[in-house]
This record gives sequence, C-alpha cells and structure tokens, in this order.
Amino acid sequence: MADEQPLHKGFVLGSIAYSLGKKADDNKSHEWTVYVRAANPEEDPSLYIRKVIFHLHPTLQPPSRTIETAPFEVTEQGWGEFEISVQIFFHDSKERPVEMMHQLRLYPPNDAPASQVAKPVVAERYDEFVFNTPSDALRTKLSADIVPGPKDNPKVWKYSPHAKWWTDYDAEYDARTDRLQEIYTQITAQLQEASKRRRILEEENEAIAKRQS
Ligand code: SLL
Repeated sequence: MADEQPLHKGFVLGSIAYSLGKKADDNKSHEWTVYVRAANPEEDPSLYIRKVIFHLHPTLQPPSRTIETAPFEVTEQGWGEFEISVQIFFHDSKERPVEMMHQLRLYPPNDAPASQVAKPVVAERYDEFVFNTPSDALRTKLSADIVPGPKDNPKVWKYSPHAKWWTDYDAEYDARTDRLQEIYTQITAQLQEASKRRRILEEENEAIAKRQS
C-alpha cells in the first residue's frame, strides 16, 4: 500500500538587486535576479520542479520567461519595482502547479541603516511545497539523501554568485533545533539534580524523625 504521508519541500522565492552605480543608464540603474531556489544549499530543485514561468512587467521583452532547469531564475536590468507572478510546475503530473506573487525590490527601505545601503537588496521568503499524493518515483527522489554533486554544480545554489547574500533557512532551522536540544539537556540535568537533593532531604528528615521517636 502506498505511504499516505504528505511530503514537504522547503523552498525560497525572492529577488536580489544590485545597483549599477552612478554611471549607469537612467533606465538601467539596477541589475536584478528573480529566483525560486531550494531551501537546502546543496539540493537540485529540478529533481521535483519541471519548469518555472516568470511573468515580468511588459516593459521587459518578452515579459514571459520559461525556465526549464535549475537555477530557476531570470536576470534583467531596469529601473523600476513591480510585481512578478511566478508559476511553478512539477514533474509529477498529479501535482497541481503553484502560482505565487513576488514584489521585486530594487531600493533599500528609507529607514535602512547606512551599512545596508551599499549592499544588494534581497527580498525573499521561505515557503514549503506540500505534495499530498506524491507518486512513488517522486517520493523516492525526495526522500533520498542529498548527494553532493560535482563541485560548482550550477543547479545547487551553494555555488551561486548570490549565495553569500542569501539566507540559509535550513541552517537556521538546524541551529534553532540544536539550541532547543541544548536547553532540554540542561533542564533534564537540573531536574535530576533537584530530585537528588529532595531524596537527600527526605533521608535526613527520616533520620531526624527516627532519633526523636
Ligand atoms: C513603476 N509600476 O512605475 C512600475 C513599473 C517598470 C520597470 C516599473 C524595465 C527596464 C526598461 C523596467 O525597469 N521596468 O524600462 O528599460 O515603478
């Protein structure tokens, strides 16, 4: 019988924008990249994503861009911020495509600290694909341990030129889990210490009570 558990896959939808400086054309002040990437820096998302269609602003030709392998991203130059609609299709034909909106950001917020201003502007969010009825093939693929591919594999974002600006949500999750584990260990030790103290006090009490009787 097929395993009924849904499968979750962490991913990130976002954009990164670099200012091209003062000498740039007025209508090309920034170079930006909009992307769908795996949460895991070593995972190739084309294992489960068949294609991604990015619907850009009509001032960019052609406005519709279909990307059929990782990295699922589009790089352009421009001056303005706009909403990008992103459609994600899966290899598994039973899985419905996902459609999401992303607001392209080129400019740091007005209240950004000066240290942020020279850096690229990253706008991204973590989300999860939920495969409710994954085919056996998809389940096998998604459950397999990630084998590190060849060095500089362009399909995994670990080697992307943008990687140093991107959030490693998996590592953040692991760090939080490690910290929680540490706290549980400390609490367990404290509880054991407290019950040891209680036992000693009870024994002392008994000894006193015996002497008094
Ligand atoms: C705005 N609603 O007015 C937005 C539209 C469109 C920006 C921004 C393309 C590059 C080019 C580009 O940056 N379009 O025009 O050469 O802010």
